[in-house]
Amino acid sequence: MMKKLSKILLVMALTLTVFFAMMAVASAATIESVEAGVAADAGRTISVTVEYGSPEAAQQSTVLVVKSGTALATLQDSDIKYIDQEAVNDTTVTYTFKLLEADRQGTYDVYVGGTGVDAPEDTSFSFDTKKIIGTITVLGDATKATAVATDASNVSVNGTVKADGTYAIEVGQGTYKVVLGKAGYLYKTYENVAANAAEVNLGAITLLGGDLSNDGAIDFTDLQALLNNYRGNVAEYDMNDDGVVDFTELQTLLGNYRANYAE
Ligand SMILES: [Ca+2]
Ligand SMILES: [Ca+2]
Repeated sequence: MMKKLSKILLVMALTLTVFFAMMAVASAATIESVEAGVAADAGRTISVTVEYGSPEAAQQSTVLVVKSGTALATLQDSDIKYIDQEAVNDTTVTYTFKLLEADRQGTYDVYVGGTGVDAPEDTSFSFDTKKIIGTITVLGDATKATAVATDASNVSVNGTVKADGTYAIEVGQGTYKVVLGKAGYLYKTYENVAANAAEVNLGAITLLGGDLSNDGAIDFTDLQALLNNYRGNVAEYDMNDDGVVDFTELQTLLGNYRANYAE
């Protein structure tokens, strides 16, 4: 709680610095240019590069990132997607950061100002979202299934699965491991999925029910777990989501015993 409060106070202080700086003009460092771009990794790393005409170490440069169209005059704490400050001791100052997963879409405005910095400048950047899509078939509620894309640096993006089993994962351009799953089912993995088009379709897949232990195999451990909970109400084992672990699950598990997905 204290930690969160102090973070909020810090953000407020930095925000005030921005506005103060935008009004104050002393012996100033001039901003020659501001450029912002989004990298193609799953984390969608953002770089803001500011070129200064007359850098001075005593001067502080502040960068503020908000969703495009946000009015600065009525700025709220929650509007601030990123804020940071650096000493202007070189002609080039680069800020590198990532936005929260949920914010990695659309267009953002970038404002750069600072203490002793002449006229503030702004620019913007946009996420070029790609979609990994496909269809999952399961016995029960498909919306309980998961579709997750993970990049080489282990950053994961959760997709959404609709009631009809269609799923979509919005990612940046890059290469991903895609894992489809649902509690009680053997997860399906697609390695090296290249998201390099607006939509990449992985096609339809029927998930194999029976991996209750979620260890990538449908075997005796799972059978034992099912029998131990027969006629019980263990949500993770209830493949058809009807509130009971019974013959449907047993039949499915035995039908898929030692099964794997065809490559
Ligand atoms: Ca298992
Ligand atoms: Ca059931």
